[in-house]
Amino acid sequence: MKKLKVGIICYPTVGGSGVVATELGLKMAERGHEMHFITSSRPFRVPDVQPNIYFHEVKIDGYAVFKYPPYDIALANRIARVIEEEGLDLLHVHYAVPHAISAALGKDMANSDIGVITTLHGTDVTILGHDPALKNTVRYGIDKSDMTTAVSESLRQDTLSLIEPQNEIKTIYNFIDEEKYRPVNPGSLKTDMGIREDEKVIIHISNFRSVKRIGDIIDSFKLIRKEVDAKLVLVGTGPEKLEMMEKARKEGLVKDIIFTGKRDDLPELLAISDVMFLLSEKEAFGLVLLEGFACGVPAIATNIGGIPEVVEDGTNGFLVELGDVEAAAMKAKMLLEDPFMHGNFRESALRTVRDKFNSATIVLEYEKLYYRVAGLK
Ligand code: GMT
Repeated sequence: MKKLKVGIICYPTVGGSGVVATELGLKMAERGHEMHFITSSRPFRVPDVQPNIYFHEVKIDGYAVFKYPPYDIALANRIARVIEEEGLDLLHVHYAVPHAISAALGKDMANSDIGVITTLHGTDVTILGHDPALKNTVRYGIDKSDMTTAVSESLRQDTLSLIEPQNEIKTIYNFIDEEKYRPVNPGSLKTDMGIREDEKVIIHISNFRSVKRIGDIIDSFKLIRKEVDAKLVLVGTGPEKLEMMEKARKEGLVKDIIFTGKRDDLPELLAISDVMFLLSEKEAFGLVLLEGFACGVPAIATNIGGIPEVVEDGTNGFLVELGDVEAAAMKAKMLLEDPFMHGNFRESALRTVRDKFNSATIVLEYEKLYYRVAGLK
């Protein structure tokens, strides 16, 4: 079968949608396809030199006439040029706004009939879809695409009811790089971080946006801490970080909550962790849960969005209702105090990644779609 030339449009900085776009691009490149990233900067997980991976930077000059430099138009221009210069077979756009719209415009500028796939990641529907102006924009992006995918069944349903597109939407689950995320030896990391060997570790990894409800995690940890010797490790950075540091201080938990900032050694951090917390109010999938599972860390997570498609209550973790910090603490204590139960949950977490979210299977699903949209099957 002919190898494909694919244009990938995504947010290149930290964030689940960029991670999925990049990992998929890398896997497709390994399968011999030419992957052309068209982004504002090199996606953070794309190595400088890698066979079959190309990077086309979108540049925009800040002319005085613009209050807001029109990135969407600059992106469309770059897409049009790459379609023409590289002879692309299709475009794969991650996150509807503005990428799906820029793709439609770029394709039109190039006077091309190239196929477009848009992958919805969550907030492009669950937050932007509530804004009447953006709702129409998201619908336009979906209906201009030849195929739209959603990262969970929950997001597919939300899109159908909120956006009411004409086109069909197909669910394709996210996956992680199993070679990177696996049980590893963390060396002396636990003691290096000032955590005693006999202390339990609860981990949360995110971009510290309000949607992640880190305040709930701290409140729940406070309840756990009364009965269990444990530390809470908060990894990442973002708009709520300072507020959360202040909350930790007010709650008298400064010594028990470790703010690590952004880290690259996630498998090692997960290797020292006993439980992951994700108590978000919106989450289309919760990629970080899979990263934790792949390292053998069960989760306590909210019963919202796509999370129940990843966390099977009482098997690889526990589901709690949004804001129920008492239930989260109670379930976490059960896991932390019962090594037998913890062992079973750990095995089941590893199995979830191997069976339900196997990268090889999911990449093949995308590849099938690529051939279909490129008109080759
Ligand atoms: O919410 C984030 O952490 C970032 C956001 C993004 O756009 O990158 O994540 C969304 O896409 C991820 C990858 O598909 C999903 O795992 C997240 O659940 C989703 N976030 C939300 O729905 C809030």
